[in-house]
This record gives sequence, structure tokens and C-alpha cells, in this order.
Amino acid sequence: MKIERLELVHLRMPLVHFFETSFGRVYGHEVIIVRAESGGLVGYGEVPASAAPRYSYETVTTAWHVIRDFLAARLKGREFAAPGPVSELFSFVRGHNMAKAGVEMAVLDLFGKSLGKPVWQILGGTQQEIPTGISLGIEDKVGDLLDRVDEAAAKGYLRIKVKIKPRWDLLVLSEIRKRHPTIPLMADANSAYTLNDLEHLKKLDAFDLMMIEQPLAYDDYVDHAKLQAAIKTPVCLDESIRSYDDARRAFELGACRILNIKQARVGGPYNAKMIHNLSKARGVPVWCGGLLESGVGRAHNIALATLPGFTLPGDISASERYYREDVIDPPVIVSPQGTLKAPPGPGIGYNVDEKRLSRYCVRREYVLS
Ligand code: OSB
Ligand code: MG
Repeated sequence: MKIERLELVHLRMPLVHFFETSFGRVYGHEVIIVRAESGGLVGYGEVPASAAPRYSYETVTTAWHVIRDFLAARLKGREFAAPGPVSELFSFVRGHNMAKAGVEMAVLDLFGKSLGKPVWQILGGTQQEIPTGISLGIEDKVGDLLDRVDEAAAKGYLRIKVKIKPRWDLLVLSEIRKRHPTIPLMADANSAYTLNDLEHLKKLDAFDLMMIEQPLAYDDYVDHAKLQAAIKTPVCLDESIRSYDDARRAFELGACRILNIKQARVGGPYNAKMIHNLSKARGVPVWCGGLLESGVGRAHNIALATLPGFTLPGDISASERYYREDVIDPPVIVSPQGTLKAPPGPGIGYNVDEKRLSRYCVRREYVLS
């Protein structure tokens, strides 16, 4: 198969409810949809970078530049015999994993469609029904968050994650625990603490959390290892793990007991699968993280989460939790039991609504034709 054309579509989508982390509040999200065309078929991938370099140094603007000016040329005229790790072609570019991932996802979806096979089967997925959770942001008042926790629990989500930061942590978690003494609960700090907060972080052990996600610096392993040795709650890394070797380093140092795998963060579905394989071999449970993706990225995340090592509920929530109108049809729906089903259709298994892409599009451009 040859990629005949590659098109980038920059979307700006309003969120149904603002999302606040320790690094700020957003009311909408910006992503790039990558459209790979061949033989009358279209494969879709997503770069869920946002407008600002907060979670990662990548933004929709840097990813646009990197795909258009560096990555696209590597696909030109190339014959792909089978689906595989396309991002290996991009190793001459340092970093920019989200840009690489978006292209790899699009080619994988295209392959799925041309072979008549679901992406999740091509990746080697085994669990067609996957458990899912929800990630709840920081609110203005604790009561507002408690209402959202109640709502998520009623909808069947199998674990609740809440964003924490200094002064939005112990009180919030104790109030949630009072109302939901046994619900699987975890906290994500997005690097809001340092080792100077060690005594404070030890107090989190009282809340029987499944894990604490990325409490310390975004590029650290050493301090996380010190923290993990001092607390009972498992440490889970997110931002710190950008590659297979990062995961290996973190495991060697004892920096975490759980991994959040995001295919966008690690350069695509095949790197994500390699990290999954390493984690599985080491007995480290993993779960599929999210970056407020549109339905395209979410569909790819569902496919990834069917791999057998994804044993913990992920941040793959229903479309309605993020966007009033998703760009895929049907939207992602979570069952009353808190599970999602990987669709049986070819590729990502969801129809992408081109009219809706146009509705949220702020610019589009063919970068290979
Ligand atoms: O740290 O996991 C994170 C959203 C944006 C940026 C970073 C993170 C998140 C989430 C939400 O926690 C995940 C989702 O529901 O898509
Ligand atoms: Mg996180």
C-alpha cells in the first residue's frame, strides 16, 4: 500500500465542562486529525496536542510544522507491505512523539480498512470488552467535585481519578472517601509536588488510593523512586515515560509500580505496545491514559486497551463526558457496567463524520499529495 495523500485538519472543540489540572484550566481542546488516503480509502489518526505547551512541549502548531516539513516526505512513494511501526521512519526527528503518533495511527487505520480488519485485532488485542474510568478536574468548590464524583459513580465508571495539587488534595480526598468508602479511587498531580512535600504526600496513604499518578517532576525517575520507597500507595508514571527505554529505566530504579500508557505520548501504537509488553513481562499493571481526544484518538485508545496487559480501568470515557458532538458516529458509549466494547468493523471501527470535521476545523492542508 502507498499513502497517496496526507492531510492535516486542525480542530478546535469546546468541552462540555472546563478541565482543570495543576497546570491550568481549559474550556476547549485543539487537536490535529491526520487523514491518510489510499485507493479511495481514508485512515484517521489524531495528534491530541493542545494549543499551549503545558502537559508536553508539543502543541498543535509544532506538530503541524513537524509533520508537514519533516515527517510527510518520508511516506512519499513508499510501499508498505503490512501494518507496522511507521514511526521508525521518523527516528531522524528527535522527540515530537505526538506528531509521529498521529501519522502512525492514520496509516494503521488505513491498513485496517484495506485489510477489512479492526485495528485492535491487528495490534493483537484480546479483550474486546474493556473496563473504564473517568478523570475529573479541579473545581472551584469541593462540593462541585463531589457532585461530579456522584454522577460518575452512578454512570458505572469503574474507577474515579481526581486531579490534585497542594491545597486541593487531603480535604478533597477525605470528602470523597466519606461518601464513597470503597470506590476505586486515584489521584493525578501532574507534577505539582517535589520531594520537599514528602511528609505531606505520606498522608495520602490514609485514603486507600489505587495509585498516585505523576506526583513529581515531569522528567524525573530518581525522586519518584525515593517517594515510592517511602509511601504505601503505588506510584504511577505518566509524563516521565516517553519511550520503551524510559519505561525500562523507571522499572530498574523502582520509580513506579504502575504505568499510564498514552500512545500519543510515546510516539504511536507500536511503541505503546512495546511498553505494554515490557510491563507485562515485569508484572507491572498498565492502563490506557487519555488527552481529551476527539472520537478519532479515543477509538485508537480503545483499540490499544484491548491488549492483555491493560488490566486496570483507563481514562477512556464516553464521548458525552468531553464533547456535546463527537466527530465519530456512533459516539463512544460506556455500558452501565462501566465497560467499553471495541467495535468489530475494519480500522478504528467508527465512522468519522467529515461534516463535523469541517464544523470544528480552523485550518486544513495537504502535506503530501
Ligand atoms: O495527566 O492524564 C493526564 C488530560 C489532559 C492532559 C493530561 C491528562 C489528562 C487527563 C484526562 O487526565 C484524560 C482523559 O480523560 O482524556
Ligand atoms: Mg496524568
